[in-house]
Amino acid sequence: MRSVRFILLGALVFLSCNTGFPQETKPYDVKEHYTKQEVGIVMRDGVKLHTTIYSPKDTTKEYPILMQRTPYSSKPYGKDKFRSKVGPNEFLMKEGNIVVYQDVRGRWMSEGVYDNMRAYIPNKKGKQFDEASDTYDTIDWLVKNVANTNGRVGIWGISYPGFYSTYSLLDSHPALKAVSPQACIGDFFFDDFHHNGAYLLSYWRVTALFGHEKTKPVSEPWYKFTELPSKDQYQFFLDAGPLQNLDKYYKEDNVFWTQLKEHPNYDEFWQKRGIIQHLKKIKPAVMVVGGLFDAEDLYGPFETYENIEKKSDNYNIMVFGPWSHGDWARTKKRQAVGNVYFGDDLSRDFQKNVETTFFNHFLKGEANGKTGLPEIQIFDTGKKEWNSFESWPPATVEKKIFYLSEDDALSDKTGTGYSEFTSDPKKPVPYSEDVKMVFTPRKYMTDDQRFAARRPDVLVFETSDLTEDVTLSGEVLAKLKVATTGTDADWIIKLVDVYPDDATDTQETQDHLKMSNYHMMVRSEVMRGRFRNDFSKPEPFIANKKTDVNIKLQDIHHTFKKGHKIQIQVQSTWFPLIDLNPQTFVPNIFKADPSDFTKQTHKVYHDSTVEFSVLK
Ligand code: PG9
Repeated sequence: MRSVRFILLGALVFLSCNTGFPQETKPYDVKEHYTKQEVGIVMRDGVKLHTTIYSPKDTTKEYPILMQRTPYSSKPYGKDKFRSKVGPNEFLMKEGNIVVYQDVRGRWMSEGVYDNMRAYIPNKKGKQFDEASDTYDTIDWLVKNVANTNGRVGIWGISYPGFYSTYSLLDSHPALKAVSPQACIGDFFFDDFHHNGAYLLSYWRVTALFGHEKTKPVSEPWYKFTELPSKDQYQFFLDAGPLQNLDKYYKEDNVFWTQLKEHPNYDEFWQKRGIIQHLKKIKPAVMVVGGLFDAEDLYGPFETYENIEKKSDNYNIMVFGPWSHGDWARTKKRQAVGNVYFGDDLSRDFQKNVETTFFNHFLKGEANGKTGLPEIQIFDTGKKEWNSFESWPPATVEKKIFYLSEDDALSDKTGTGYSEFTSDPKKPVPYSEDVKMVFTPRKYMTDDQRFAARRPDVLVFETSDLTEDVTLSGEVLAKLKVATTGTDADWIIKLVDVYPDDATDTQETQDHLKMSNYHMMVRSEVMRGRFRNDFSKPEPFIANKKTDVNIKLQDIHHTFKKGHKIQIQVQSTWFPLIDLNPQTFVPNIFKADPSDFTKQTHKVYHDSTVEFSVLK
């Protein structure tokens, strides 16, 4: 009997090794390779911050500390509960690092009071604190108290944790050697909740996440999201009417909703919370990472890299891929944003060859800056290939001006007339064809724009079929000459890559679409017209007076290939990505009444221009 069993076992082993059965690679078990500690680190003002420390079980070596500070929880809590993965990526996890997660002040298991994008305090005295001092005090405790550290610390984070990463660079601790702010919030008036003063209504549901204060350390959510009756975001918010009608869902205890309503302009409340202004004389090495189709934080990473580059002489590089918010940290093989496929293994390759190289060089290696990584790595989202440059924008770009000209032409010749459209807040232009209810917007960044192009309240200007590839790299600046019969208006610009008829579908193509003639959104932006001259001082339009409205679109790196067209769309509603502009000037749109919302006729004159940076 025993021999039969032995033969069977042998057969099984043979089969599994030779018939190509997928070798069930056991998933990496953090608990098998790491120990876990949870400590309360006392800040200079006495507040205790909950900090979780994962240390490699192999104590024969020393390791750097890789830390993330987050408002989204360092859970799971409890010494026997482990995260399924630790650190920025699986390569750094598997090679062994001390990985630390901390609940920032006022969030989850940490004590203290939370403050959205807490303002930095230069030259702090005594017990004065901010996120820079909390980071400094945390690092100081860690390097003195955690076993097996090599004394070097790195910080990484995506989005809000990206903001705390950037913050760690201010008055940085001498042990902090490498920081990677990724999709890092720079300023809530230009990232996330607002774009150039327009409120992102598409963020409304997530306001609860940051609106409610908690009174003690908690391991379970102390806030709850409003369950809305509909899954049709466009209809729900259209039926809801003016923003003040949403107050019934958020009471006074939603501090953030109150702050949003009370500060509609770029006043001191928002200004002091912006972190870009403080980015000077930075010492740690920095790698800024962003996604060219990141719907949440595009302003932040570009401004963070560019301001550090201008005002510091530290090691500072930038990586921008064909990613939506946080894609680069995932392990999905096919990289696509919505209907547009960009290639395989783009995130994994970044994690393995760029992110791991960056941290290992400065935390385990020579730390002399010779990483072998380019200054700029950016993906050409038209050609679908990586490019590297020594500067951003590239030194070899030339400005080229196109006019929004007669006969709907995007032309190198100015026009003398104008195009006009009626903008009706009762029938706003949808920002997406998809019917869903989002927490934050994402997919629209590459969505097909044919549905909009075919509306009478969207102006379309386009080139003829390109006779050669045209690569646009860097800033896009729209200089509109407009007029309105009203006294306020939003102006939305969309840069679209019109595919040829023979473009082919991929597995990502939605069923109701064909990639033939696909109108791919490449970049888009809004300017709330009242802020056209000054974000802190809103001004009405004078009805029917030709007026300048300039709109800076976030940087791109996109080749419009031969046979494609470059298209610009102009519209005045973008719903419910952003809230509706009453189109009559009111002091605060968050408090506008239904009667303030009026249908108006807008003109775009044909001497309006869009200025591109063309890569030579
Ligand atoms: N920046 C993103 C965000 C901030 C606040 C609310 C919702 C989203 C993020 O941290 O993902």
